[in-house]
Amino acid sequence: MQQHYRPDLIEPAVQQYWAENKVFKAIKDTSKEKYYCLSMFPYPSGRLHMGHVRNYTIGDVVSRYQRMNGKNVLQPIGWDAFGLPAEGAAIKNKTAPAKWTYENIEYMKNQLKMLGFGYDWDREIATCRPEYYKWEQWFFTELYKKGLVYKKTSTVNWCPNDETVLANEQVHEGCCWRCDTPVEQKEIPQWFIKITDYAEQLLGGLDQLPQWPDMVKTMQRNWIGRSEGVEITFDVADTAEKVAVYTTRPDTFYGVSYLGIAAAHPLADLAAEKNPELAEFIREAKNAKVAEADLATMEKKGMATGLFAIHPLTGEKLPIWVANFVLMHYGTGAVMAVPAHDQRDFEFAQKYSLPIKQVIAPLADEEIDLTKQAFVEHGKLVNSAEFDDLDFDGAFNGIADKLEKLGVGKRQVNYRLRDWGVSRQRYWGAPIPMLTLPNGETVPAPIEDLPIILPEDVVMDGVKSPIKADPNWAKTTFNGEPALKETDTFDTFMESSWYYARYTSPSYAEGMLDKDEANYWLPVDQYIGGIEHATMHLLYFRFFHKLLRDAGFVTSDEPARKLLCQGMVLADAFYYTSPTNERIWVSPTQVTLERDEKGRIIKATDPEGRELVHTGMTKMSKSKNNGIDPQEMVEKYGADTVRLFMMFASPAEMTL
Ligand code: OVK
Repeated sequence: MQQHYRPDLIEPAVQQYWAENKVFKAIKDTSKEKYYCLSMFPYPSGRLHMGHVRNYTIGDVVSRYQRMNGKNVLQPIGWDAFGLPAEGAAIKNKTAPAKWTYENIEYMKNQLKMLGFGYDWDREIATCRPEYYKWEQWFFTELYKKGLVYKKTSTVNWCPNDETVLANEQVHEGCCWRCDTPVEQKEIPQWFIKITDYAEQLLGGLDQLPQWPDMVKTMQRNWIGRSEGVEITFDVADTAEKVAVYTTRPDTFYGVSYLGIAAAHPLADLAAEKNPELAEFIREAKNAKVAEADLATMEKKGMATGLFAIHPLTGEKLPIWVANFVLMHYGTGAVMAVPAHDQRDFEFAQKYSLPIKQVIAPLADEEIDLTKQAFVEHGKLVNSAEFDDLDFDGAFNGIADKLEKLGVGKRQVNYRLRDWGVSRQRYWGAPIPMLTLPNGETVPAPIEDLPIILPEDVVMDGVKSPIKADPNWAKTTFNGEPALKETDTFDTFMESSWYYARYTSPSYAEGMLDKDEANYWLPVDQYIGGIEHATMHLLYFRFFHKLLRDAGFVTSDEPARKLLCQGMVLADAFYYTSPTNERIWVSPTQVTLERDEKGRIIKATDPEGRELVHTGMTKMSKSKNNGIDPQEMVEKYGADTVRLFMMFASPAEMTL
């Protein structure tokens, strides 16, 4: 018998046995209760991170528990293989994104094996393989035929350095989330999927998910942002123009003192024709990217257009202002401003000395001061003609009825959710399967032409996508006529929206999914992943499941019964200040610590004896040099020890 515990001898032998005997292979067996346990699949970024180890250990513990309970467990793994990082790395290392990706997959696959996770490796998927994206392309053409896909020219966030479109949440303080370059606005044609057609179902479905964290459900509700309100049309004085606004507060309608319009609103251009100062203001405002999240806090700026709107109930002339807090792609691109009862309108009105008219009084004896801030609560109407004394509901209905009767208003349910723009101008993604004919018409690529293969043997110069740079790549034929292939590729969230379903029949060649397999294994019983995916991925994942259901592939309404979002893995971070006043971060593995009797760090020194500043526990990151390499830990202590530590040191949902 060994005197010492020798994981380096035990673990590889056991792992080899598992691999040879396919111990974790999952086979459909209707006589057994199934259990589908899924951890979010990784980007093949190069090496596993402790965050991955935690995510996948939690999944493996759940899988083992269910297996021990006699369930027929499916625990698959694969690779979310497309995306921008591969292009960046390819340029840096002068290699092709495909080569870099496949090498990373090989390396990380060995790391996962070394950690001893019980995956069914026969179901491994890499989303960059044509056998996978063929079906995604096919499904997109089906959605197009159903009217759920359309092309639209729209303003996008454009990163001039990465040459790509960014989602609003990828813009941080006006700069690109990856490279920090200031983001510009640009108009380009893009493909969209009508997720808004499913807004109501995506919202209602959350009530069928008792085993999802409330936090995720709240984030999704806010993201979808359902509101009930009234769309109201104002005439523009002395012109034939009209302006439409949407409001959830028709009860405040007598308090409107100006209208705010977006810089990109057609009326703004009209007003700017004879006003160069306004034209300049509009030009600047159009280029300043505003993320929705910053609207409340940013400095309010505006300029009067010289145009006036007529209040449909009082006949009053209301000045129309171009305002930087009104965005063209949200709602109608115009707002009715009620400074007494909306804080944003209030700040703007104070800055530009616009009238502040109280029309809502507090219900209780509450003191309010409308020279200091807006009163935004619901209350009782004042200064509102025949609607005085009504409460919120009475006033909402009374005023909405009156506006509808006059033909200037219409009750409307609105969503904050926008359609999903899936076009990316990058190379390393699945080509969008649409063709343009000589007459300019766009048609879906026929199934015989699928997959439209992305060439893998390319040279990246970092400027243009190789399939855009090659004048021949796009050339094809359609019904014997010349046609051009789309050179944009899909958002990688397309691939991660249906991988969970493809795992049920990963090599099925006759279609997107084998329905028998899909409906045996689905829905996922336990999904595990990071909270960073609370809105986009987890919403697209739910959306795709409903699309698959409506295409007849699956019978359930939701893709995953239970969701667990694991907490972040943190580590101590230490630095010293260099003579040039830079912070030099020292890896915790290099630091010698002195602790007090309670275990608190009282002194930290680096190998040169330099005293270090301890900044506490923060997320493991390259910038703070506080990452702990899982592979080193496994080599030193063994996989079981690392995994045990991951599970015991903190509850799964908490930081560790
Ligand atoms: N492929 C997507 C993904 O997130 C998932 C798709 C389903 C959309 C967890 C770190 C880290 C910290 C600092 C520097 C570098 C890395 C994630 C996911 C799962 C896969 C932890 C990963 N900290 N990385 N792929 N992690 N924590 O490879 O939350 O990024 O659930 O692992 O992560 S991923």
